[in-house]
Amino acid sequence: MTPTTVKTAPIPGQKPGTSGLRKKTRVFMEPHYLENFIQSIWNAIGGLSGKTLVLGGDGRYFNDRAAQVILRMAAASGAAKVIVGQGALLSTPAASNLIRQRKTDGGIIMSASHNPGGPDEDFGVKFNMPNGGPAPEDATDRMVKATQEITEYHILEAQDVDLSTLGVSTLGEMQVEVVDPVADYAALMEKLFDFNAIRAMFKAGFTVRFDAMHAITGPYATAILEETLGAAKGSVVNGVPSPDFGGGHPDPNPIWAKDLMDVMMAGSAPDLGAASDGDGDRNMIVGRGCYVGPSDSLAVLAANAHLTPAFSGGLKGVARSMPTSRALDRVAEKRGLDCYETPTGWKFFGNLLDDGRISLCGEESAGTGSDHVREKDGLWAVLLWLNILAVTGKSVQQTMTDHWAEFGRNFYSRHDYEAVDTDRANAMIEALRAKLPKLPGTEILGRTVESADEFAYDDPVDGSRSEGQGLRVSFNGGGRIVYRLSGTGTVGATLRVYIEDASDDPSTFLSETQHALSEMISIADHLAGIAENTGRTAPDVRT
Ligand code: G16
Repeated sequence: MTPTTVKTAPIPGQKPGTSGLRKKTRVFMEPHYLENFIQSIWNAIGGLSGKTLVLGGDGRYFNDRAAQVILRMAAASGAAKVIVGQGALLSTPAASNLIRQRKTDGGIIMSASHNPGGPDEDFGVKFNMPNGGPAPEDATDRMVKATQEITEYHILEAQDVDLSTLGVSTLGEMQVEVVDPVADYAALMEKLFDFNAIRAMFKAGFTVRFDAMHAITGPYATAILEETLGAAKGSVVNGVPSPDFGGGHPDPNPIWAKDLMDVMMAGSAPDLGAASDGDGDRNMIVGRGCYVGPSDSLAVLAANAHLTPAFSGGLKGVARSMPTSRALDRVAEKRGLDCYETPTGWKFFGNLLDDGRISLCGEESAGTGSDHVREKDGLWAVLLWLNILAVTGKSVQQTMTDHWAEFGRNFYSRHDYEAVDTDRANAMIEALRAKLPKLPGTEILGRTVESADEFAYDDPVDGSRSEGQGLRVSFNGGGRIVYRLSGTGTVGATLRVYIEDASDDPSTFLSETQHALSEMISIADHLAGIAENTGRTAPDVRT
């Protein structure tokens, strides 16, 4: 087995977005495409000589083939060892945990997250740093530069490594250790939460339905919820990962997890419904007859986390991405916690977590997490909810009602316009950006603009600045609209419009969200001219 050097040339467009490089699977399968990007990662991190990496993915189509290529390339570049999840599987939070537990030099996660999988759908690759978190912008910038300068890559000519059997083997000079993808993660969860309290709650008749959406969390949820905590058999549905996620869209929101929503809105619904996404880092929470939006869920977890062993000493501070609703800020203010506002992208929480400034954070895009790993963590969020419910004995609906009574309510929804013509989307944002300076003090459909700007983030830990992170317009009375283009789509542009309005009037707390936001929704369209600029009269997704 000798390493081969293959001549190649830069391939345009190999630029990681919000979370790694995501493209159509067939693009990743084109000659040299995957290899160029992987070699560029090695080049950007100063080579692989003597290093140890973690490798795993969400099991989507091409996961197994890509894993073999990455292993042969790691061996050819002198890596000492790669720790791989059995079957090349690892959820994103489990990979983050392994990187940290085994103190490796980082890891490669093969996933396009919540995007559908299959030969005609999406694939993705991201590199996580030795702290277990997604590569920050300076590292991804180096990767992009490397993709533009690449002239060759190194790969070993070898048979496939057997990734189905646990244990250590060698590939050339490199060790390959195949590990149980669930075991270390499950052990970590047991340390964080009061498993006895949750077990007792299940024993007393509490019911849960966890929809793994045919994706990676199936084995994790079955092992932890059913086999360890004693939830009834069958509580985990769609629990076997499949390369095309059962033909579905593994994005845990009321649209794509409609089956779960239907069950939870029916008379005989379980006490708690939950779902996770393709790679296991997102979560959706729904009570009997009561959907909990991700921003509200984050606020409730922040208000109650101290009831669980993981946070018994209280929270250090909290953070949310800028477009996430300010329900969290209300909790932080009342509890005297620092509350940070970061750009969209989990990578921006890394420094705050590493520096000990925050211990809980989350995003409107259904990601919630803490300092236990450096990724958002879907099943962890479900266990945190279960632990809180086990302590309080309240239903999800009661928890929400009590929360709003104490803190007030921020109505919130994101409207997505998918696969919009990129030029038209850019032109719309450009025109809106030009309008911002004149907006403060003006009245739009009866609401007065308080402030309007383009969000830029100065990282308080390393001093780096990230510009162009979304246009935001705030109104007197707590209303806010944010416009940004997604960094994870693979077709055209996805326009995201984040709409929020605040209420302290208890008589409104149970209003339907879209209804409560109808005024702000009209303003959002009016201000940006969404219909005329995109040609769309309604969003494709409302969260
Ligand atoms: C990724 C990022 C998240 C981000 C989300 C949406 O999630 O990790 O931080 O909020 O994309 O990003 P965008 O609005 O740019 O599409 P995931 O679950 O896809 O890895």
